Amino acid sequence: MTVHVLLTADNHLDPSAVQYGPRRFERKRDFQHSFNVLVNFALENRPDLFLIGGDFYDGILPGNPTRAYVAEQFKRLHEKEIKIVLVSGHHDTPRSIEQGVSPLSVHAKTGHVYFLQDPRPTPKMFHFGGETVNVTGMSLSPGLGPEQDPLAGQELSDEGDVNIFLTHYPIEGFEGYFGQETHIGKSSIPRDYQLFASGHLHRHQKNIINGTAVMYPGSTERVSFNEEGEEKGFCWLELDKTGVLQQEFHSTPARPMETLDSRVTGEGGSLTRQIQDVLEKRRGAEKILRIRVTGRVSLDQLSTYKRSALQSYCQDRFFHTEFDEDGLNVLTTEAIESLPRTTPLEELGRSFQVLLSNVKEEERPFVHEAWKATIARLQEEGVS
Ligand SMILES: [Mn+2]
Repeated sequence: MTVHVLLTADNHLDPSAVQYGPRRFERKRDFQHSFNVLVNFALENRPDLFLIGGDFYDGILPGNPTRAYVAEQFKRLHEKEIKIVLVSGHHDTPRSIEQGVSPLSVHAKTGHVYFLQDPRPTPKMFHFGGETVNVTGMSLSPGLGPEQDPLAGQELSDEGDVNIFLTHYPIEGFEGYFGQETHIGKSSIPRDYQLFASGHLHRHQKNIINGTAVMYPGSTERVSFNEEGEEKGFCWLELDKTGVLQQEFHSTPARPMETLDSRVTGEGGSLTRQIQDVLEKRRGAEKILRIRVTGRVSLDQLSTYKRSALQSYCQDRFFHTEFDEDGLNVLTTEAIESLPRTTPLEELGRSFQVLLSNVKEEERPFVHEAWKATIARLQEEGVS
């Protein structure tokens, strides 16, 4: 008898997506769409366990449309006797009393899912056929310091025929863990577990530590440009008491993200034109594109750079474009002189002098009056 597991994490459902402007609803739908692929896969392939390793929601207060959608999907899976187990991560763990509870608690109340919300290891036993399966979950503890290993000194239950650990932390030795943050050390990975699964790192990766299979399924949609070259998806696993027998990685249809480096030159004519030519070669209506403009140009040449024109040029050619001009430098022949030192009241005086010289004789007393009143107000506020 073997146990089938669908393992996922970092689904980041309902991101704010504000940077996408009017297309934010479409972008939100991308995340939902990727999760939908998992649900359909599960309904078709009937795993015993559907494990979610944190950051299921992108925030502590997901919108009602997403919540309603998720509640419906969890219900469908529950009706097929698929056991869903979740822990919370950086994005869906409450950090204050005011935030109260994780949105995952709401789903747990329906009885459709098991949410292991304790930041200490908590075992949950399941029986599939003749096998006893222990899923020990440990939700993120936001208060731990960088030196604290959340598993140090913890007793772990290994009462199952198959023992699975589910959490949301960086683990030493994996790509994306840089130290200086709370993490699980290699020595804390239990030896007698068949699977140690975690969310947090968005790149899918796996390793064997202390004889145990350690796995990050990775995110199901691209959350940032750091993920532009990565394949997104989830893990489909078959386990028994000896360990992982079969493992497959199934992709989700994450929206492509791409960075385009465009080096402009002073000799190449209009900068806008130069960048347009490069953009044309990379066009793709589904793409999220980041354009990094670099080069050294004169002030005159810089005046041929029209970001708004480029933005409207990109509108139908890409899903969304971001411009980064940090690498675009202006060559100046002479240093720009700083303006003389002044004070708010001196500047105010200058403005009123100009105003006075432009008004008709009979209006002058009113301008003087306004000038005096403004000075009085400013002085009351401590301006000198
Ligand atoms: Mn995440």
